[in-house]
Amino acid sequence: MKTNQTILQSVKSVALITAAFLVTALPVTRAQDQTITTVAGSTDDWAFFGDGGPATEAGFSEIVGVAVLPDGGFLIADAANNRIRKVDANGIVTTVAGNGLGFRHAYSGEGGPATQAVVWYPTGVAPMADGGFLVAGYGHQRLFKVDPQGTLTTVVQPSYAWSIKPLTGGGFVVPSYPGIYTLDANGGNFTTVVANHGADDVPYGVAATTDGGYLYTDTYRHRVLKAKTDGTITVVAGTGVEGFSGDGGPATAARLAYPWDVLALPDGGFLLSDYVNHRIRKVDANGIITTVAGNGIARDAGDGGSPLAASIPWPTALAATADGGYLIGEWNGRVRKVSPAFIIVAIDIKPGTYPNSINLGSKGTVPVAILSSDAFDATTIDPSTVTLAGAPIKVANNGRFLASAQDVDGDGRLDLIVHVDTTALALTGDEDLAILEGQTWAGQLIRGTDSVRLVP
Ligand SMILES: [Ca+2]
Ligand SMILES: [Ca+2]
Repeated sequence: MKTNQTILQSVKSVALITAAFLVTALPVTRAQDQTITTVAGSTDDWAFFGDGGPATEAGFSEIVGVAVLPDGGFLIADAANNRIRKVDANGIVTTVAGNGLGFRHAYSGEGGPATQAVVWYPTGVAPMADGGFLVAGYGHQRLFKVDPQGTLTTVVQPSYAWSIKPLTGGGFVVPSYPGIYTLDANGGNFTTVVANHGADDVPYGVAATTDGGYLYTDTYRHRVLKAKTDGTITVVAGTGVEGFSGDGGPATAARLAYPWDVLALPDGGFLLSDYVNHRIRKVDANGIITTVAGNGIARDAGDGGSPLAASIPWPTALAATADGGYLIGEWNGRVRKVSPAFIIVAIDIKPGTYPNSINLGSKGTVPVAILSSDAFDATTIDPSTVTLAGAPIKVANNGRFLASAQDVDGDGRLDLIVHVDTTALALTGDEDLAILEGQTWAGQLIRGTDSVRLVP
């Protein structure tokens, strides 16, 4: 765990970056700032029930694939139920492919409604831009496409494809045997990108990296491999011996136990689901491994708290969420979500001016702009929750908070300007930074910092 000193230092660095470039809504990924919740599944006993109701009250059976939808919902490869389930943005679950039949049933349903087709043991799922989705049907060795109208067709019959992951910029990557393949954005053009991945079995997890390579799990040899663009394959995590060790050191010297999936991170590192260790581990851009979720105990516990203190039994699939967090599929039938406790927003104390001089004795107000970005709409903030260095927003004589929506930085997005009561600022004179905190109407915590200069 970082000390308060280093956490403050990180916050400062973020503030400096945002001040310099006006980059907004940087996701926070430090594990101690995160919380874990259950977003699907209600029982450890494999089951099928709950369609039409809340996903958190539904039953699932061997969740081995998850994929995030653009509207905040997600898809689940509910493998042993022989179905793809969808959880919408309101948390309601339905079946969108598979009639429940699988083992010992021949494939049928081509060209008809996906919910009436036999989709034996689907292990991977990925949304398409048109509202449809792709499915890795492991049982029948088929990749399916389900169009926005719900019609299922086979796009290719590879040899045992387990997962389908989206590629940045469109298209999909599919680990199969003997290599790794891509599909275009329409699910066509099945193309070899790694001729021979060298893993002991079909990789369960795959992720494209920003340098053009592919990370994938060699689950039964307890390793994560990387195929580089020059054709070489290297080990990037795991000694090859099953176990749990190595946190804080090089990932290649660490023991893993059946690593299942990998998720590339924007900072050049990656997450891996360490299946039999009941943990999510992170390998940073320098190759150092740490545990970021899971206490090693194989039962569901710890929702609402830090993911490090939570129990995450048999973690399988990983998928990034738009808020900088991620989903974890669990073999025993739940989906957990790790969320940043707060999102970082860019603020500008005394908009457009610098330094941000404040006279604590002025008995006035200080204007602060909370800036909107592609990822964050500042006008969704509840003004009653906002504080700057502990000081609330001034309330006018008519009882309304002094807050208004204006495009302060001229980027075409409305920002929120708030006026903070100067007399309530908890600044003693030693600070060179003020922290703004608040919540959106939907309850998302926000935090931003800007420099201050106290003047007499
Ligand atoms: Ca300023
Ligand atoms: Ca703006």
